[in-house]
Amino acid sequence: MAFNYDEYLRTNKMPTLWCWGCGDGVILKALIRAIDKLGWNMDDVCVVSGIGCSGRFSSYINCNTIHTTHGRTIAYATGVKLANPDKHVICVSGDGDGLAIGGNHTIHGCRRNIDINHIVVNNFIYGLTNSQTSPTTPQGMWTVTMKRGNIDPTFDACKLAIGAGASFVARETMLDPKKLERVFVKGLEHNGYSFFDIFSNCHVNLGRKNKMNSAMANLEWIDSITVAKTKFDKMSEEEQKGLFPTGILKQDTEAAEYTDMYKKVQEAHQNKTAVQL
Ligand SMILES: Cc1ncc(C[n+]2csc(CCOP(=O)(O)OP(=O)(O)O)c2C)c(N)n1
Repeated sequence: MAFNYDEYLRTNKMPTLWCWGCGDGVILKALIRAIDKLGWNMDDVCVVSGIGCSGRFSSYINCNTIHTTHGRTIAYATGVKLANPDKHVICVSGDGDGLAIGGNHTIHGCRRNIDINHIVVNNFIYGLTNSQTSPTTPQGMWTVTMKRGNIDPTFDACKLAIGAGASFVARETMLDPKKLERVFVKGLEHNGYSFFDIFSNCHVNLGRKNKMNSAMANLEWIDSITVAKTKFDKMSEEEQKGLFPTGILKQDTEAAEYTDMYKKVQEAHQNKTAVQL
């Protein structure tokens, strides 16, 4: 039987504002399928998104939603999760939203290892506002703010998340929706900060302005810069240059989770004792 997406979508908001062929729709569908697989009740799910094309996730998914200010998803989501530790909180941000203006919040969400699922829809550009350089824009690419080519070094979001203390870190692309769904399932069921760096296409505001003359060319470029972690690990440093490993890059099931620790603080407060972490 065909999967009934309508059950999970605000169909009155359709069609979406996304461009034809945008990867955001593929990622949204994979997320919905993962939630379905986990059997979560949508009343127990809260999707928090920032500003940008990726910010529209909270407009289209039919659960509790907050469409927050630019770069502030983790701050809002932290409040939601601390007040409702039994509920499932999913943040969706762009690479600009989650790594530039909201980079600081991402670092501290990872550090606290709070049980938030953070999906960075990484299209390598500020999509909504027409092609400004983002932290993940590859060096040399044309952007409206760096018309002679981007000189900023390209940022590896997963390395940041691992270093900052997220206990689940994965990278996938929108090229393989079934794989994406499987990784979402693994991360969503993980207790702790789950960080997903999901490569997506913006053939309108990145691709066509960088000699990728079709949506397909943008997808082929994503394919050309990604390689499965198992293969990546066997490559020399020279061969790894310019490539990004995909798959689950970190999973630590032992790391203390923030709302669990917060519960201990509440108990200690009630018993007037010092907290035992
Ligand atoms: C405080 C603030 N600064 C700037 C903006 C303008 N703005 C809206 S979306 C956006 C960039 C979005 O890029 P990204 O986060 O990569 O998301 P995408 O649109 O590519 O999904 C910017 C700069 C804003 N809305 N608020």
